[in-house]
Amino acid sequence: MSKIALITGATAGFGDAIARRFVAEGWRVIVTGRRQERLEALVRALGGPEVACPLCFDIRDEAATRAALESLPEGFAGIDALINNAGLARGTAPAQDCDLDDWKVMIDTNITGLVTITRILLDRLIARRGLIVNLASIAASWPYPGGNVYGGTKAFVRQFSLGLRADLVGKGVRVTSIEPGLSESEFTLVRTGGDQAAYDRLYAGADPLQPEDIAETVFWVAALPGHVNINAVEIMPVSQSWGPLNVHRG
Ligand code: 8X3
Repeated sequence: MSKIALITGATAGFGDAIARRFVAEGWRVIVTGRRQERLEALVRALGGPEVACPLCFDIRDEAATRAALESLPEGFAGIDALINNAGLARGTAPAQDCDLDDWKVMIDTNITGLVTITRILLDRLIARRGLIVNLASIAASWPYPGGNVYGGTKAFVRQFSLGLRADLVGKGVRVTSIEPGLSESEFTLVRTGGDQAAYDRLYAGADPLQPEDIAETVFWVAALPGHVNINAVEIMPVSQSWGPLNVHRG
């Protein structure tokens, strides 16, 4: 029987590409997100209900997450890989100009939602000697202006991943933090509140990472032999690098 991956936030960007890559490699997938029509279209594109199962819920809602997972058909109940991709950024303003509600949405999604589904599925993953891949960001390690709470949530995701490794030693469960840099996806439209001009400016001439690059990396991690754990992968486009540290002179 083929292995099963549950991919959160699969209605666009990285999640969509990861689902397509895993199915192309013979896995079956559970694809989750908030947009039912997109999930259904994705399931059709992936080859139908034999290979893909849609689960529509808001990852910030624990009761909805539990109910959705309990509703999984028997054929999709044994999960070998949890790909925690759902996450978002809201805004690029300095902290002192940010909307507190935007911060809470990022914390609720990137941290609370991620740990909730991980905790709910942990026993099943241990039983299958499975894999957890968490989508963090280069912002976990490299602070930049306007990154504030977004970077903080991704630092949590990276450190939570490493902590899981520490706790799960001896259980045969692999855990990886994937930390992408500049990537072209709907993520940026969400971050800028739908500002297409800002989206175009960000990517102009930059040759950013594409969702398929991240899918390739996630699948590489999954396909390695069971005794090999990739702890973390930081990945940038060649065009992206570090700037000098900032010194303000009064
Ligand atoms: C977002 C990537 O480069 O904007 O996770 O921090 S970057």
